[in-house]
Amino acid sequence: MHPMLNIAIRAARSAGNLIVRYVDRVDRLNVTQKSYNEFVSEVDQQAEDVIVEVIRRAYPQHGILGEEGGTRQGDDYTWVIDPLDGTTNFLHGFPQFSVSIALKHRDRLSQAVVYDPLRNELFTATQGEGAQLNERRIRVSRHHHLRDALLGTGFPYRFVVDVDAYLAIFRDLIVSTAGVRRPGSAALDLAYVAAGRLDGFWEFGLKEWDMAAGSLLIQEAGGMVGDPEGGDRYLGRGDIVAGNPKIYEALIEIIRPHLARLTADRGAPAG
Ligand code: 2AM
Ligand code: CA
Repeated sequence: MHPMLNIAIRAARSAGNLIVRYVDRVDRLNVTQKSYNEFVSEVDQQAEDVIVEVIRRAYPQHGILGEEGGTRQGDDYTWVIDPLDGTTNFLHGFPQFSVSIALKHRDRLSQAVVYDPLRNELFTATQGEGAQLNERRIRVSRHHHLRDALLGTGFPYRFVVDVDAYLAIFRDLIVSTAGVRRPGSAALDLAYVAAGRLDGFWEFGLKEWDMAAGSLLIQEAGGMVGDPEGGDRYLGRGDIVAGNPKIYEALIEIIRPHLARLTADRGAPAG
């Protein structure tokens, strides 16, 4: 195993263990609101601290981009960290959340870990070497038609202007697929696409740390990841479409007619 993946796994497991220790005590946590509809707890912060500590001990020269503010410049390597993806679920005791850690070398994703501490499921990938779940090789699904596809998605939560475009796409997809799920941890949803549990996924308005690890998992499992235009700018834009190759193409086709509306001004926060 690549030594940098090893460090990512150690960091993700440490954070996962910490998160699990708090699941029965969520009512007693200190929760603050970062911005409209965005909550963060002391667990998110502590989990990020644990991850950063493990990484810095091994690679003090690397850069860090963490959801909870642990950003620091470094050399050509940057760790992209979501210490607790699915915070809203976690705070409600809804058992679906994950730890997501990716490593970028310049602009290229090189290592990925998504860890579900409740099920003890560890999804890993190294660029060019495939993707695994608990050390077993995973592949994207073979469902080729939308009518057989189970999709994952996330609802828009930040920008009111996204909601109508999103709902138009949602409408088209619920009538043409086997089902749509909204689990609430984008990183874990992407890992499920890599493992073939979901055939595709789409969400708009995400952050780099929600997508980085999951997107490498999918690519290494034989799937496709892109922005809604079918380009590769999803990490910067925050809008992501993913799936096995056939379902990815089908999703892009469905979303295309709605693009103009989707890219309308996003200046206005919801609420
Ligand atoms: P987070 O829990 O790390 O914030 C689900 O739609 C995705 O959006 C999750 O990956 C979640 O990551 C992110 N997200 C951020 N803020 C959210 C919010 N207020 N409600 C739902 N999801 C949110
Ligand atoms: Ca997140």
